[in-house]
Amino acid sequence: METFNNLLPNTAYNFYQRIKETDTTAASIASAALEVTTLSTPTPTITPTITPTITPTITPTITLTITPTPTITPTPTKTPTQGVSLSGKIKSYNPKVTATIQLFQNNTAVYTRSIAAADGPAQVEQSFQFPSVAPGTYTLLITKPAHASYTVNNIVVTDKNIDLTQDSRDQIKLMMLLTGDIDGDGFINVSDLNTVWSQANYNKPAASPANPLCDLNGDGSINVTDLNIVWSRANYNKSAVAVEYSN
Ligand SMILES: [Ca+2]
Ligand SMILES: [Ca+2]
Repeated sequence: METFNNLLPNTAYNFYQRIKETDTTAASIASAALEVTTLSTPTPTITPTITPTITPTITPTITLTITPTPTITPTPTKTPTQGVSLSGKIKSYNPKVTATIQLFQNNTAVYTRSIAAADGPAQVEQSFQFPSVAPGTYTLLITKPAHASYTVNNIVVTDKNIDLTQDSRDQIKLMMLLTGDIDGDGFINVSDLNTVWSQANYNKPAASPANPLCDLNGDGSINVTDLNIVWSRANYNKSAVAVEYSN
């Protein structure tokens, strides 16, 4: 048996058979041709390379949760108890001495104002004002050294400003303080007159050791002018003034 190698695939070959020559016989003639075709080259089964389906990485959508700004309910502004203005005018001697004006309720001073001392002698008119007085009934009290006190009772404050200078009554329109109550007992009398007239004070400068309150007009001297203020019909034998307002 003979094997043929390295044949081409799918190719026809002719095979001839001869008997081999020997020492005694010559080689035979060739046989008829035998045609043999080699097998075709098998088509290799191609395993396809599978492109893998790439699942894309999805960037997640970021949902922003917006916390709404809370609506701030404003705290209602507390309406303050609006007071009203109460104003007036006084007339007194010696602006170098401070006058005190107070509004009382049940014997308690609720509001206090003062008229600051100012230069100048003699008698002056000075205004005062309480800018915000709560509703209620008040007693107005004016005090000043060497003057009798001045009281206005039953001033009823509501929601309207009160300007005492617009009052029809003279004793409220301009509150004139009686002058000469040097000892402050509520009366202007012989006791006060004698204090001015005394040797310790009369015709002396209005400074220690004299009693400066005897200088009623504030001109710096204690003399006949001050004596006459006490002695005048307007002041002598008068006492602390109290008037009714009763609006
Ligand atoms: Ca007196
Ligand atoms: Ca004087």
